[in-house]
Amino acid sequence: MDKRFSELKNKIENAQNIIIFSHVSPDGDTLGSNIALSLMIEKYFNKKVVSAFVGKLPNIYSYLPDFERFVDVQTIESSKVFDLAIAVDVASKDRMVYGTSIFDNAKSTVNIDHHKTNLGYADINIIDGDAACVGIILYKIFKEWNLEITKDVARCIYTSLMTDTGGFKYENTTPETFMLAAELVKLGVSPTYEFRSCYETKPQEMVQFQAYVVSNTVFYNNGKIAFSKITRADMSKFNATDDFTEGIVEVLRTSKNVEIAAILKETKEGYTKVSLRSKTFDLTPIVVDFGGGGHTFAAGCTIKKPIAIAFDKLLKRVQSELE
Ligand SMILES: [Mn+2]
Repeated sequence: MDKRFSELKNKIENAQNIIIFSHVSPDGDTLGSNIALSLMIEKYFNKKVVSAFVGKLPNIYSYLPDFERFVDVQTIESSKVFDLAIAVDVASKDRMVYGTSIFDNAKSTVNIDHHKTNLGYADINIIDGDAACVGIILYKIFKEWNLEITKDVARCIYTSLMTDTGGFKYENTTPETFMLAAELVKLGVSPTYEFRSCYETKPQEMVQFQAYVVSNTVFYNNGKIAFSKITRADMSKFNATDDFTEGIVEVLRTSKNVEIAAILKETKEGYTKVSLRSKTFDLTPIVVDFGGGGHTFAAGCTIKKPIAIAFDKLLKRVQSELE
């Protein structure tokens, strides 16, 4: 057995109270993995687990089993000391925002992740940069622990896999991801149900908002670069919540010549959140320059500049990468 898998088991066995963290702007991987691990610990180790989130919990994942279990870290006493804190899909500690101090105060910390940019900030770091999602790492851990995976846990891992592979079509889709999908379907997961629940339940206003943002796209360098921006005024005009921006950058990438696509979003005065996607270019050097992180073809950062300035800075940087 991987030494770290048994160390993690040991930590869980010796802990009385456990907290599991998802990253800010949570996605299907961080939420699915959080619930999957929480349910397994509660069932097989008989421990109470707090499934924690920071920021806003997107409603689109409310179809996940036991979704109501999520607790905003803000509602937890900041002086509370957990025996064990586990971060899932959290590339860097600051992605836990105001949860970081509770994570740091825990007696033991564990970091389970698949971001290549993860530097290993916990006592035990289980990082596999080749894994398509954190769910796949958890599946391996549960298998090595010889635990039977319940249908609910299988559903959570399936969502983690489905969302991080973009519905089994990104570069990280391998024989291994299909094998895992097959295993999960054998355990009772319905691919149609999970897909519909996740991708075909958008509010009407969200479809219109996304179309608006896409229609504002500006192309540069013979169509190799596609940028669009979202201001706070746009957000309020459409009554948009944070999850409304989900998936738009992938639409920009569908243009034939596009190599690099970006959505810039004004979060608060002087702050611009950037989501980048590429077809073949490694985005990590670009986002690292702006203090961000992520994967080769999907990455992000926050630029501490007003949106118009951030737009120009990022465009120059992206153009220099293409030259
Ligand atoms: Mn992930």
